[in-house]
Amino acid sequence: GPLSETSLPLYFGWFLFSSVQDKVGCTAMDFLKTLDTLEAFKKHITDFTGQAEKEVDLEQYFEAKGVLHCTTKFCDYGKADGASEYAKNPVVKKFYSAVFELSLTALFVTPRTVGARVSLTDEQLKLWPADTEKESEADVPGSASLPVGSRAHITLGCAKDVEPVQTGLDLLQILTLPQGEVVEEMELGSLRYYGEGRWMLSLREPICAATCFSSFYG
Ligand code: ACK
Repeated sequence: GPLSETSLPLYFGWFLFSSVQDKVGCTAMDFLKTLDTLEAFKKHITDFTGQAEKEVDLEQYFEAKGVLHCTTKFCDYGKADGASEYAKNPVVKKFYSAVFELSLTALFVTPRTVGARVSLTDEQLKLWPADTEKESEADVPGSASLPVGSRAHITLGCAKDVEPVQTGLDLLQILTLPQGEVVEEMELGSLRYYGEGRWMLSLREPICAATCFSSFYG
């Protein structure tokens, strides 16, 4: 019946405390503001605009997508594979509403999304579905060989008509590529280019983000 269909959330995840959301949001904006002024970025501007000589304001290019979080399991109200098994997992029940400190180790930008890479601890990996990266293989070839937890991210913004599910796929894609040379040492860290408009900034000092493990019904 309709009740049982709504008993599972849209997704489980770690939700950033509001003060931390502001901090992460500001850091991301600072990064975007600087990135689109770099000569190295302008050299590859056609990745974003489709035409040379055109400028792009990355702060305007991406739009925010709701509450900042790191999805652990997308349940789609029970329609996603493994949703009820995940919700019943004793570890999920035990840690529901517990506080976690996530470590944000990189920021990445593509013509589709901007996000933060999350490096999970062994304890946090207990809440991460072990088959996530294998199941991403169909969308991003090579994902299955990446370490478990590689997809962990926070969506910071999406280009027009792009859904947030794309952010994790963009991160996986970058991680399957050979690590490029550092094209710029920025204040926040080392910037690398991965072709086709893909950029990743490894943070000199990871951002420590206080979160609560919970779920979102929408
Ligand atoms: O930014 P995200 O991780 O990407 O957070 C949102 C959240 O669920 C609500 O839409 C993520 N999401 C959506 N569809 C999927 C999917 N098929 N697999 C994994 N995550 C998904 C989205």
